Formats: sequence, structure tokens, C-alpha cells
Amino acid sequence: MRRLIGAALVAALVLTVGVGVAGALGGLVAADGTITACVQKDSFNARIVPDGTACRSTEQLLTFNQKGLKGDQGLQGTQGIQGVKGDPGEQGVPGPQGTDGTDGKDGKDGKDGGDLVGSPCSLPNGTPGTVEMTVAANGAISWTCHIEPPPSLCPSPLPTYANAVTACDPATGNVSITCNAGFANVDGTTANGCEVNLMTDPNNCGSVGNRVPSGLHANWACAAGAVVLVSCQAGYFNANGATADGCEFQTDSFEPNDTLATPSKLGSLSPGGSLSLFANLTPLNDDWFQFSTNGCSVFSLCHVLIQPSANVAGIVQITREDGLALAPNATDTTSVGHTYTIHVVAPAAYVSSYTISIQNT
Ligand SMILES: [Ca+2]
Ligand SMILES: [Ca+2]
Ligand SMILES: [Ca+2]
Repeated sequence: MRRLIGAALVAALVLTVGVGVAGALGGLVAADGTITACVQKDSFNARIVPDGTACRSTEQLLTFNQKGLKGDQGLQGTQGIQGVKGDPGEQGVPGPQGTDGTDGKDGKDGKDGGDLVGSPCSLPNGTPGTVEMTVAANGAISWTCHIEPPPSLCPSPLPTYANAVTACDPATGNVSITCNAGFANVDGTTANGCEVNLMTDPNNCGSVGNRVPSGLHANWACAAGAVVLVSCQAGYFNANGATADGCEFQTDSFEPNDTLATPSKLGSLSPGGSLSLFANLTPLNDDWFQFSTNGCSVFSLCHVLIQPSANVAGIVQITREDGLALAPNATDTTSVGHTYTIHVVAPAAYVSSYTISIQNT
């Protein structure tokens, strides 16, 4: 059998070689592609013969095909997926306008206008009135439902009240007042009008209930609607200039010593005597002191030395009764007694405290 197959392959080889001369071998291949061969039974040599040829008795017929028979048709495939829905089409053109309808029937004739004058009517809110007719210069006629105003309940003429403007509601007869600028009706009584002057009233200064303060060592007032500090009580000063704390600065015990005519007298110093004063200054309030020396002679000279503290060193002026001006911290040696005047010129700023030491050695 294996040899038979080998012979068949040889025959196929022969057939393949013969393709180049297909025209010559065309008779050896049947229309359906079948090739027929006769194979020697003993040697298995084969020869290709035209279809229908009868093999010899020492041969056996062998046929084979170049291509198989056509198969049956395949089964129909499954249906494909449905496609995407397309866009809507464009809107169509509007149709033609319809024809006009027929006119309505004429209304009934109205009543004679002159008959309406004086007849009753009412406003949309129900208020009753009577019909009035007016004729314009051009002849146009108009109709009005005229309402008679109710009689006023207000007094006439209106009363007047102090520092106020009077008004009245005619429907109720209620009289009211509106205060003039700078005045107030604090007690709520109309009869006395707006009795409070906000510009000057110490209990209602600038506004109702705003009282000027009391105390704080000051004298207070209401002026032009504002609380003002008029003056300080004796012994106190408004050193910081602020109104809120009044006269917060208590002056020293030498006050008042504000003028040359009213100096604070410190007494008399004989040789060996000394004193120190402790005082303070308020803005624009000068201090004046005065003392004298005694017991001075050619045998016992007086050496007067006046030494102010540094914070007033530049504002101390010293003079003798004979007009001689002396420099602070300079010794004045005399054989007779003198009267010395010390003037501390108050600065614009506040000085809390200072000292002046006086010696007669
Ligand atoms: Ca009043
Ligand atoms: Ca003050
Ligand atoms: Ca003074």
C-alpha cells in the first residue's frame, strides 16, 4: 500500500511537471478535476490516462481529484445591530392666514346725557357721589363722579405754640406740633409747645436727656448745644485740656500766686537760714514768690543762693527790689538786707512738680 501511494505521488509529480503544457495535458484532466491513472499491479508504476480509458489486466484503475466537490451552502448569518436614529427634519413653512371674521352687531343707543347730571354715582371703592358734566373750550364734554369732601374737624384758625409749627388732621381734628430746629417737646405737652432749648438747657444739652456733668472740680454749662467746661473750682486746673475728666490737676498750696501783685510770701532769712519750696505749674499760670533777708552787715555778709530744679531752670527770673536781676545758681553777696522776687513763667505744657532751694549763708 505504501508503495502504491509512492507511485501515486510520482504520477502527481508527472502531472505537476505537465502543468506548463496544460494545453497538451488538458485531455488528462476531466472537467470536474478528476485525474485517472492505470497502476501496474506488480511495479506500481502508473500512467495517467484520459478519463474513461480501460486499464490493462495487469493494471489497476486509480482516480484522484485536484479539487473537492462544491460543499453545501452555509447557514444564514444573524441580523446586524440597528443603526442610530437620524436627526429630525426641518420645520415646514407656515400655512396661509385665514380670512377675517364678520363684523359684530351695533350696540344700543345710550341715554340722553343731560339727564345724568346730578344723578347718583359711586367711585370704584364704593364712595357715593353725583354726576357732574363739564364742557371744555373746544367743546369736548367729560363726566365726573363728584365726591363732596367731608367737613374739616380742625379749629380755624389753627392755634400756635412756642417754638413749633402746628398741623391738624381734618378727618380727626387732631392737632400736632413739629418743633423748630434746636428745640424739643420734652414734657409731651402741646400747650407749652417745644419748651426745651437744646442749645442751652443743662439737662438736655444738644439732645434730650444729655445732662451736663457735675463735680470733677469744674463748673459746667451747655453752650450751642455742647457741654463745655466753663472754669475750674479753686485749687484745681484742667492741666490736660480734656473735658471728660474735668479739672483733674490739684494745684499747690501757694496758689493763687499768679501776678507780681499777689506773690506767695516765704518770709525772711537771716544768715545761716534756708528753705525749700515744692510747687507745680499748670499751663499759662505763672507762679510768683517773694522773700527777704535780714541780719546782713559788713561784719556779717549775706550770701543769697537761689537754685531751681532742672525742669524750671530756664523759666525762673529773679529780681531784687532795687531792680537788680540775678541769675539762678549765682550767689548774691550783700551787706544789707534785700527783698527778692522769684517769677516762674508758666510754659504752655504742663509741669508736674518743681523745687526751688534758697539759702542765706
Ligand atoms: Ca411741651
Ligand atoms: Ca481735664
Ligand atoms: Ca500760680
